[in-house]
Amino acid sequence: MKLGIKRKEFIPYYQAIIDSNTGKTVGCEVLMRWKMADRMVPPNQFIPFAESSGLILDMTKSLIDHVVLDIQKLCKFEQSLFFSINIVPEHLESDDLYLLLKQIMQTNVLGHHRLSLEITERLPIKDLNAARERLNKIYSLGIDLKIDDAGTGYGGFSYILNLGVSTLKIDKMFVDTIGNTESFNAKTIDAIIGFANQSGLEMIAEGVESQNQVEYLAQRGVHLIQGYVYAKPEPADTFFQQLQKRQG
Ligand code: G
Ligand code: G
Ligand code: MN
Repeated sequence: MKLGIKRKEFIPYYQAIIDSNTGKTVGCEVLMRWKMADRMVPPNQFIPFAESSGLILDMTKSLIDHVVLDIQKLCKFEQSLFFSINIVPEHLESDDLYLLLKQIMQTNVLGHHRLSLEITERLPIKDLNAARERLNKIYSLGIDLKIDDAGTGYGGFSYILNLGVSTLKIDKMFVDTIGNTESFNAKTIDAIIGFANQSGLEMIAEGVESQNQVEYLAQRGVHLIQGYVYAKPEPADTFFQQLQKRQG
């Protein structure tokens, strides 16, 4: 895997996030792929090891560099988009990520687009106070934080509020149960949406696959949709081409 990092084999795919009110793309999630000679390795085959070994730190850095170049080269889009990068708690244990982001913001290479971060609830944050201090520095750059896999992990309501996140990403696990009234998760999704609304958090629903789900979510005020119903994760050239077309 170290060799793969050196050879720059970890590349970004992009999945559009679309406002169901307007059909317009508001941003995207950046999803890492390992490009080997003959195939694309999906993240579930390397992210767990990357995270547990600490290699994820270097991988995220080169991913961000790659995204910045893609935006400069390929993104001719007039509206401002956010590019959401996945981070892990370890990214908040040193100043490296902050310094990288600061440099990017200072050189103004993104034009009117912006970076955003998402942190998973799957992994615990050891020192919440220290993490919050780092985050405040990152927020001061104009970069916000979204909570990923919301409802599945270590989170909890006070945890989410303490981190100062802007957005809850509602996990596919809950979206999947829409329409199934027997399911426990069907009640959970309504509770998550209620909490987010009460707390003034934005929401993005993940893994949305049907128009039914889009409508259920819209009725509850969730308009930002990430899922196959609109778009799959795509390589840079396809993603940036599709952007123009989706605007119609
Ligand atoms: O497309 P999907 O198979 O892309 O992603 C599977 C999982 O891998 C998701 O849980 C996603 O959060 C994670 N993942 C994808 N890209 C990255 C990344 O750049 N960093 C981290 N830490 N996780 C990622
Ligand atoms: O970071 P996170 O765990 O949220 O990563 C999102 C994951 O969900 C990625 O693996 C992505 O490829 C996947 N995904 C996104 N939209 C859909 C969808 O509509 N259906 C399914 N099955 N997977 C999706
Ligand atoms: Mn994510």
